[in-house]
Amino acid sequence: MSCEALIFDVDGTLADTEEVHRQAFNLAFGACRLDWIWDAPLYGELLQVTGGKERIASYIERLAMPATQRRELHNLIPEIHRAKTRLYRELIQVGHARPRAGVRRLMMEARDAGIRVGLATTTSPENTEPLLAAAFGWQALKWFDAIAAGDVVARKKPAPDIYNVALKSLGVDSQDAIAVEDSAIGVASAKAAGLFTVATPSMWTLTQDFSAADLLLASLGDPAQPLEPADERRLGARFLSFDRLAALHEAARRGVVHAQAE
Ligand code: XBP
Ligand code: MG
Repeated sequence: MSCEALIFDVDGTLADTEEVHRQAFNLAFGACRLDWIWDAPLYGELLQVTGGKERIASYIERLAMPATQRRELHNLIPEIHRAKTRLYRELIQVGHARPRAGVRRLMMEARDAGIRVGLATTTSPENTEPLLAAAFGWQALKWFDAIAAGDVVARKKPAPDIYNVALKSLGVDSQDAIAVEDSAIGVASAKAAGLFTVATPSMWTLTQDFSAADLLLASLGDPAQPLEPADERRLGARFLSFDRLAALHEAARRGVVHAQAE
């Protein structure tokens, strides 16, 4: 088996957190006395920009206003984003994010197989830890051999940088690692870093183009939450086990099979 590491994205992959981020943004705008509201359709558009600070900046560019006012608002971004992060953590700690099907099981199967497990995320470590604790319990913080998050890289996804940081920290070559992502931007980042990539779209990314992914499934599935019939037929299993994933990775490495074509 050539797989040595399994690297998960966070938002939308470990849990459906983008709705919580959206609510935290709106609460932060109120706290900063800004009359902005990001409704779901607008937030879906804004998700084309990764990074909360970058997303606020892209929103400000949309607003019609004098350059001086626009500059003032850009200068407010760090304060707005700090408030948003504080509010996001509070929402997460009161249980606003449930883990997605199969994530805990696949992590445990990989760890039991002696595989290193890591995270590569655009969001900050301050957001990642409470999410792990809320979704999987405090012991989950010990599950990861590497957590690459937030501003440790200047270029956010779709740049490969955050995956390169995770790979370096895990001490693994990209071709010996597998990524799990929920967005086309995330898939592009993992592929640009050279990883075999599984895509499990979230409610915010369903309509995105996942043709670059090596394997596309609606979710990872679980014994109690099996895959959708089409995915089950294509995969030949009721959920994606680590052994099956490692075998697909191995086959792809040997150029035998393109997993998505199965
Ligand atoms: C998704 C993102 C993040 C969050 C907001 O991260 O783009 O920016 O939407 O988090 P991931 P911050 O790579 O885990 O999918 O406000 O902390 O940036
Ligand atoms: Mg994501």
